[in-house]
Amino acid sequence: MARHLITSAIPYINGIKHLGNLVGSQLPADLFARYQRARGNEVMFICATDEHGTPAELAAAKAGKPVADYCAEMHDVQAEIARGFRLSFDHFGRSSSAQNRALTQHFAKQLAENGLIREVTEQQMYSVADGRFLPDRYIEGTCPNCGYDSARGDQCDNCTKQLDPVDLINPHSVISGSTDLEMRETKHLFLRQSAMKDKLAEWIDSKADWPVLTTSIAKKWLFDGEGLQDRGITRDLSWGVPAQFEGAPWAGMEGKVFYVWFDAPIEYIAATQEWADKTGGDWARWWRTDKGADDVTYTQFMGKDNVPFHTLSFPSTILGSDEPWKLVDYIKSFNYLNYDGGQFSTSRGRGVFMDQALEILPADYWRWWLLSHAPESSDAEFTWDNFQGSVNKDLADVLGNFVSRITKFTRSKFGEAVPEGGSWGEQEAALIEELTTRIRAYEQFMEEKEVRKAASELRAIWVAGNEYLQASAPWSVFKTDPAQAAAIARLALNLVRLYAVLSAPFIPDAAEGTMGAMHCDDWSWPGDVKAALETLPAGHAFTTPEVLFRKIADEEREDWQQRFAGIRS
Ligand code: B3M
Ligand code: ZN
Repeated sequence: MARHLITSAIPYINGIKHLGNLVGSQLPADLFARYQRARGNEVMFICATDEHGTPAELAAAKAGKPVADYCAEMHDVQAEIARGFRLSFDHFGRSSSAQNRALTQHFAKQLAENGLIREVTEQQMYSVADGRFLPDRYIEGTCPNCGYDSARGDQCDNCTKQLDPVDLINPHSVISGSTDLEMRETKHLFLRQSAMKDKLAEWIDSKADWPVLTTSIAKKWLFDGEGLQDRGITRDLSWGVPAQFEGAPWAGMEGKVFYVWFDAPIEYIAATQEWADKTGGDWARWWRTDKGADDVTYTQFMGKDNVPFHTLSFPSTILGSDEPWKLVDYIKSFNYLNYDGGQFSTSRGRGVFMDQALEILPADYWRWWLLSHAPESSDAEFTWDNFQGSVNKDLADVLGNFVSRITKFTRSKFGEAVPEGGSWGEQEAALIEELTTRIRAYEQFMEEKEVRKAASELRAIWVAGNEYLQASAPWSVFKTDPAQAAAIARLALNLVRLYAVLSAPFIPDAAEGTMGAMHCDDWSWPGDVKAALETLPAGHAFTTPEVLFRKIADEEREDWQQRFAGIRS
C-alpha cells in the first residue's frame, strides 16, 4: 500500500472563493485524493484557511469585526462550502492555530541558527494619522508602471507588476485615506534565499517529470535578472505569528509578525498536527523522514500565482532548517479559468462563487465541468453555453441515460433483480477488451494528474457502454431470445456498478446514489474487467434510480448568465 500526502493551496480567509479558485487547487487535489483512496492507498489530504496578513485584517475591518472573530466565522463558512463540494479533506485547518504559531517560530529560529536570516533596517512608509506602518495592501496609489490609480503596495492589479509600497505615486493610507505619510526606519528579518540558490536550482533540475508550468516559473525566479532575491519575512502588523518570542535568536522585533507567505505553507505541516491532536493520529510519519515519511509521496496542487512560493520560498524554509522534513515530490500547477469573455472578479462580483454555485445546482454538475475543463496547458474559459452543453451531453445523455435505460428495461421485462440466463459472446468480449484498455489508460492519467485526459477517458468509458447497449439492443433481442436479453442486461447492470466505482472521484454523489440503487457497497477497483462485471450475480435486487442528472434548460442558462454578470450585492 502506497502512502500519499496531498495538499491544496490554502485559500485566503477574506471571502468566498470563485470557481476559478476551486478548480486551481482544492478540486483537483480532491480528485487525486479520492482516486488514491479508491485504489486502496493510504491518504492524508490537507487543506486550511490562510488567516494572517493584510488581506485578513482589511477584510475584518471592512466587516466591522475583530479580526480573530472574523477569521473564526469565515473559516466555518469556507468549511461548510467545502463540504458542499464534497472536498474530502482529512483535515481543514487554520493557519492561526497554536500549532502553526509554534512551528513557524521553530522554523525561523532554526533558519537563524543556520545563518540564513539577516536583520535589515530599512525605510518604510509610515502613516502619521494612523500611527502605524503601512505594509502591503494597507497602502494604495498610482502604479509607476501603467498609471492605474488604485495599485496596492504589494502589487498592481491592473498590470500585475510586483511593487514595493515606496514605488507608488501619490500614495495614501487605505485605513484613513491620509496622505500624511513619511519614511521611517524599521527593522525586519530577511530570509537569505540567495544563499540557497544552488541547492534549489539543483533540486528543481532533478524534477524532469514536473509540469513545465511549474518548472518554468521556478526557473524564471531563480535565474532571471539579478536571480533569486532575499525576502523580508516579517511585517509591521499585529495579526499574525509574533516575530518576537521566547528563545528567539534576535531582539527588538516586538509588535511585528511573520509575513503571511512565510507561515502559510508551514500550515500544511501544522494542520496535520492539528489533525493528530484531534484524532490521536501520528503526524510525524507523514512529515518527518526520520519517522517513516521517507516512503510518502507528497503532491501539492495550486494555481500558477502560488508556484514561486512553493518552489523557492517554502523549500528554502524546509531545506534551510537542516532537519529531516519531507520535501514535496510533485507540484501540480494550474493556469487561470476565465469567466464568460473576461475574468472572474471578486471585487466586482463577476462570475460564479462557490456558495452561489451550490445554490443553483448540485456539486457533481460543477465538479464534472470544472475538472473536465481544468486549465492545465493554458488558461480556460467558463461559458454558460459550454457548461450547459457538457452537463446535458456527458452527464444527462451519456451516463444518466445509460443508467436509466438499462434499469428501466430490466424492471419492465424481468423485475428489479439482475436477470438470469443466456451467455456472453463476441460483442461482450469486444466491450470488455475496450473497457480494459480504457480503464488502464484512465488509471495512468489519474496517476499522472492529467485531469482533462482522465475526464475524457472516463467519458469514453461511459460512451462505450451506451454504444454497446445501442448495438446489442436487448429490447429487440427480447422478442425472440429473452435469455440472451437477460445476459445483456446482466452485463449492463454490472456496468452501472462499475461506472459508480470509476466515476466516484469526479462525481461522488452520483456514484453513491447509483451504488445505493444497485444495493451494493462493493467499491473495489476493477483489476480484471470481466470479473468486475460479474460482481452482481443473477438474482441480485436493485432499485431503479431517480433521474441521475437533469438537463439545463435554455431559459435557466440565460437567467444565470445575466445574474452572474457582475456587481454582487
Ligand atoms: N492563500 C493564496 C491563494 O489563496 C494563498 C495560498 C497559500 S498556499 C500556502 O491563492
Ligand atoms: Zn500597473
